[in-house]
Amino acid sequence: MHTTNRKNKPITCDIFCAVIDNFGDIGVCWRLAKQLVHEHDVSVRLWVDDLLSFCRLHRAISPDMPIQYCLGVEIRHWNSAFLELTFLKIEPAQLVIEAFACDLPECYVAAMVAQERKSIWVNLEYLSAEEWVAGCHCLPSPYPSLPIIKYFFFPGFTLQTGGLLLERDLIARRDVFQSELHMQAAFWRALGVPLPKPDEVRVSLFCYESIALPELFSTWAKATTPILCFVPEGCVLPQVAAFFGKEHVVAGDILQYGNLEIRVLPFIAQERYDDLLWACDINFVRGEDSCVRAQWAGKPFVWHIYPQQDKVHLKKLSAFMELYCSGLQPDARQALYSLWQEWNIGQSEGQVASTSLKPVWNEYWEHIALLQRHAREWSQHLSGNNLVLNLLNFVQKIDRMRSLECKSDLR
Ligand code: TRH
Repeated sequence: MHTTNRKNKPITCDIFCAVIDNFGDIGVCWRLAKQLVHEHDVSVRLWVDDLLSFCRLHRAISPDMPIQYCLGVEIRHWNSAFLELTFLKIEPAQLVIEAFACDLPECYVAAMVAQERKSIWVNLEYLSAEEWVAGCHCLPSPYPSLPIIKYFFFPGFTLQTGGLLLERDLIARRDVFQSELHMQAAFWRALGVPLPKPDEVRVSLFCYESIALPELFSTWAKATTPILCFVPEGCVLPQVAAFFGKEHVVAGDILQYGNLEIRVLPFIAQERYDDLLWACDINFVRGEDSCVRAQWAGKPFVWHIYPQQDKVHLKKLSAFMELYCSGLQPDARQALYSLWQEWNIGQSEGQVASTSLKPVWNEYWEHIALLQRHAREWSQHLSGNNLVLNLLNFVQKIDRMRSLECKSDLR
C-alpha cells in the first residue's frame, strides 16, 4: 500500500460493525480490531452501531461516548446523527473491513471512490464450513455503479478459506492454564465457585432457548456422575427458572436437582470467557464466536447453531460436523452427530420437544475420553490457519497487483 510500515503492511484500518442481534457481530469485530493493533501495529478505527452490546463484552466501553479509545483501538459510535458530520472530516482508511455485509454509509463509499489511491475494501463474511465457501473466498465484487471493488473474505476451517481468528499466544496461554491447577483454582475462586470434586463434571452452557433443555437437565439430574452446569446470564434464564419451578433466576443463584447443580453466572467479560471454556470439561456454545473459542479450548463442545429461515442452518451444521468428525472413530462420530442434531433440531420451528436426549447423551458420555482427545487434536490442526495473517497477506497481494497495474498504465 502507498503508506506502509517497514514490513509492508497496511497501517490504517476502518472496521464497520452493525450489531444485528446478540453478541457475535461485535464479539468478532472487537477481537479482530485488537489483534490488528496488538500484533501487527495497525491503527484501527472500529465503527459500531450498538455500544450497549459492546460494553457487555468489555466493561470499559462507555455506551454514551461517540469517540473513545480502548486497548489501543479507536472506537466510534456509528449512528446516523453523527455520521454525516464525521464522515465529512475523515479520510477512509487504507484497509476497510465491512463486517458481515453490513453496508457501508454512502458518504464513506463516495469518499473511497474519490481517493487517488483507493482503499482495499473487504467484506468479512460469516463463518461456514460449507464447501462453496472455498470457491468464493477472496473473490472480487465490483461495485455496480462506481469504480471500486469489494473483496469477499471468508473465515473457515480449511486452507482454501481465510482461517479463524486466533491470537498469537492463545494456545500457549491455554496450555499453561490447563496444566496449572493453581491458575484454575484462582479462576474458580474469582467466580465464587468451590474447587472441582474428584468425580464431578463441569459444563458451561451458552445457548439459545431450546425445547430440548428440560430433557437435558432431567438427564443430567439422573446421571451417575455429579454435573455442575454454569449458565451465564442470557436469554435462556427464563427456561432455567421454569425448569426449577421459579418465577425468575438471577446471577449468583444456585439450583439443585438430583445430581445436577446449576450455577447462574453473571455475563463474563470476553477476555475471561476463554478461562471458563478452558476450565470446564464440556462446553455448550452457540452462534459463531463462542463456537470458535470452544474449539481453541481443546475440550469437547456442543454447538447450538444460530437458527436461520428455511432451516439453512441445519445444512451448515452438517457441513461442520462432516469436517469435524472426519478421522473420528465411527461410534464416537455417531454419538456426536446424534447429540448435536438432537440439540439443534429441538429448537427448529415446528418441532416438538425432544424425548430421545437421554440415550443420546448417555452414548455421547460413553465416548467422552475419545472426544476429549479429538478436540485437542482438532484445535492443533486448525491453529496453523490464522485469519489475521491471511487477511494481511491478501491485502498485500492486492496492493502489489495494483502497483503493477499502475506501473504498466504509466508505460
Ligand atoms: O451472541 P451470539 O448468538 O451471536 C450470534 C452469532 O454470531 C450469529 O452468527 C450472528 O448471526 C448473530 O449473533 C447476529 O453468539 P456468539 O457468536 O458466540 O457471540 C457471543 C459472544 O459473547 C462471544 O464473543 C463470546 C462472548 N461471551 C462473553 O464475552 N461472556 C460470556 O459470558 C458469554 C456467554 C459469551
